[in-house]
Amino acid sequence: PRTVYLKDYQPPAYLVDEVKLTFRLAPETTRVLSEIRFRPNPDAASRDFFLHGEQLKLISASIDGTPVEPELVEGGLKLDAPDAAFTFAAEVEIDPEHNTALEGLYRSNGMYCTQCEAEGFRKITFYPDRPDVMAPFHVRVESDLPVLLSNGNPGERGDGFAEWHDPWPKPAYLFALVAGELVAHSDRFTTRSGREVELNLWVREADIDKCAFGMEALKKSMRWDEEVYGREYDLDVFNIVAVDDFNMGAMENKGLNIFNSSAVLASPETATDADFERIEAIIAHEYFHNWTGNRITCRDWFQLCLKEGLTVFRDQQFTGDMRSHAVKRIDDAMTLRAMQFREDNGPLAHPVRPESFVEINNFYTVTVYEKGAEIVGMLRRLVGEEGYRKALDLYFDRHDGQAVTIEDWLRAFEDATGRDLSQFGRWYSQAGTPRVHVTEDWADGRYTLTLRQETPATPGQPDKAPQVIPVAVGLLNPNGDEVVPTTVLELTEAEQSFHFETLSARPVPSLLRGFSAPVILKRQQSKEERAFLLAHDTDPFNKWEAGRDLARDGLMAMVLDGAGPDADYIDALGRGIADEGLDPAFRAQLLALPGEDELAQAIFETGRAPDPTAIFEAREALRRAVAERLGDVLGRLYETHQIDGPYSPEAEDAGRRALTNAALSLLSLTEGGDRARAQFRAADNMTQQIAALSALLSIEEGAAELKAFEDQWSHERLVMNKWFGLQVARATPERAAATAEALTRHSAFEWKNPNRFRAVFGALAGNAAGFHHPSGAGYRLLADWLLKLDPLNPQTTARMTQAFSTWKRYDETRQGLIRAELERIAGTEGLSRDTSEMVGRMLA
Ligand code: BAL
Ligand code: ZN
Repeated sequence: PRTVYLKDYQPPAYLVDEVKLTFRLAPETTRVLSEIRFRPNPDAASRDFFLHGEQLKLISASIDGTPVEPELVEGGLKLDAPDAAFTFAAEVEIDPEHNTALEGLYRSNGMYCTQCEAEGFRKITFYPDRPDVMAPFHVRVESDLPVLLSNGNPGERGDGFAEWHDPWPKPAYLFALVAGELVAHSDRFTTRSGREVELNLWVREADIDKCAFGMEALKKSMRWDEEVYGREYDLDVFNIVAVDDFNMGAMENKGLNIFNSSAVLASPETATDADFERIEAIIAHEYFHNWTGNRITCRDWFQLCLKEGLTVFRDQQFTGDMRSHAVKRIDDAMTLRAMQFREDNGPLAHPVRPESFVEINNFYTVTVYEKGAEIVGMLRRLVGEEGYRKALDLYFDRHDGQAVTIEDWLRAFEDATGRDLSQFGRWYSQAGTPRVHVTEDWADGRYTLTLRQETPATPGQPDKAPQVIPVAVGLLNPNGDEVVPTTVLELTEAEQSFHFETLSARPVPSLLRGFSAPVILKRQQSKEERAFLLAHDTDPFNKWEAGRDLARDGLMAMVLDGAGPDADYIDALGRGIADEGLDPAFRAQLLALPGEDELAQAIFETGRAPDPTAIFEAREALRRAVAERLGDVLGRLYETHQIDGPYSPEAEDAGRRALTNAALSLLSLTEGGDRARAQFRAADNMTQQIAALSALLSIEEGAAELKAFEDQWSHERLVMNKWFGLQVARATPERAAATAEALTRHSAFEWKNPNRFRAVFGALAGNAAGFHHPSGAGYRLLADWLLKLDPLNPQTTARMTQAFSTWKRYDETRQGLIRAELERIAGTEGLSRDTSEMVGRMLA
């Protein structure tokens, strides 16, 4: 397979002024008629006319009405084209029914839908399928199905057809079409300049009761983008469609967002608080793309972080505004560390703006998205809130309607703020997580912090240059009072010292407040100092972080030195969770122990091979010790934070449930399952029901409830995904692979549905001790199923190979077992380009 390089970028030979498409829908023989108005690109070096096209049957083609016979080549067609404007027309036939890859036009439960990002449009018709070719689209859909949708504003509609016009020039990856028997949950929104927008959430009839929350989230997002970024919606209608078979979470097609049903449908009975929060964030994310991604798009796919990093940052800000900034920051940091640091530390590490790829679908990663968002957050911190707003205003003014690059993005900041960002730009080009080593000095009232940065080698990048790292710092005096409020130190050199004068006592530093940069701090810190920060830090992130550090240190000592649970940590935790001045959601976060994967990486970094079984056992032992020592306070929290009255997914109630359910999970370890069984029986919402079931399964008491849950929810696909996943997630290490295997034989295991496949195998990969059980059964089972899925759905398969990415951390036996599976996958004939690239990188 061909590798594509950023350095080889060439402007398109021809630009497109207008696209007209007609779809005659039929399950196996859809006809697509196109008329595309081309003109030579004055900025292009070549006049080679090439259109992308894959899996298309060409019926006919013409130029300005004269039939032509294009040369069909790998990946598309070639033609001798005029050196002046002309219309290329074509008719092709495609087969949505057998499109199991879920890219291009496909069928899901009898409805037609599309997914074109990144390169799916070329499976619909011949076209310059690259983001720097933008054009207005006219679309006519012909079908007997009642609902026929495409991008933009509705046009003429009649018996068996509907027309749509999207006036905003867009790249083909934002094209969308939906046709099906759908019903709408509708509403309206008036933009601040008075545009009346019709809002529709299209679903199957059975799901109409799960739309209200998504619609409210959409309206909040529209208002928020006006208020915070000054961005208004720009069409007369905004449609969202829920689809069951979907590779990703959702897609920001212009005026016609298509959502994985799991990312939009919610009712109190079927969705958890976490689902509600995720749905609110994804609705916002896709909506925010209308400006950051659609009106201003990427020049090429190497610039993916330009739209994704910025849009994730925007959805994080939105969630913070809707809920709690402190809680959201902790959640985001946990995700970043669990997933992006893991990626950055392994064979799949790549820069936020990669320099090459074989299959772009493999680069929709936590690095591009979440680290991309961290970079935007650092920029904002460095230039300040006002500078950020000025820079964004300039970016929108300057680049509206264009396909641009990271250089353009940074230039907007430089021009708006006068700041030189050339060194900062390294965040986009250097892979790897910087380590910041901290040393301190105290003499004559002067406190000195010395920070030294180093970034480990990553694939293809042995040496790293210093980056610009904003380190937010506050200082506390020994009484716990803040003597220096949060100050941002800019670390730009390999090593730098920062002085704080005229202090009356040696301070306790609170470093990297708010997780001000995606780095790993390396600092010797006593247990006492950590407990002090947990008690006194005014920065909520670092208050939480101090507890987390204590927990991690204690767990490491248990795993590596055979120590017992640390009573001092448990007592400090007890004081934290009992503090009624703290938000319940924050106290629930305090109760969450570091994950098994995080501990495995921490142990690996000490030069030892982590033992997943020992890590699992240490965590269980610590949980039990917490439950024993803090039983009274946990019981009290459980009782006093119950909610009377009807369920609301709002943050305050969700926080109380998070706290009581964290308490329940611990209490069950010492009390047994009665409390959880009672909660299960009484639950009128999914959050309470599934938390109770989870607590029961953790103590191997939930068989009856598991069956009751299945009986109650067998008709709800999204709820059944939870049922499948939870059993694997809560299985003991010995039983995890066997549980997953048994579930693959369940009649409801629809393995071609990405959500269902991920429910089982994502849970298996996430059950660290189970997946890494020394028998190798988890590895074998996953590899078997990835090989089965790959011919049908390469994108989901390739993504799930990441379960193996940490393989070099482990002992020789496990490494040998994983290598054998990776080699078995790599050696399989006909393996997709997607999966082949991923396993190739992991084996390199
Ligand atoms: N653009 C792909 C889905 C998303 O990031 O919104
Ligand atoms: Zn996005």
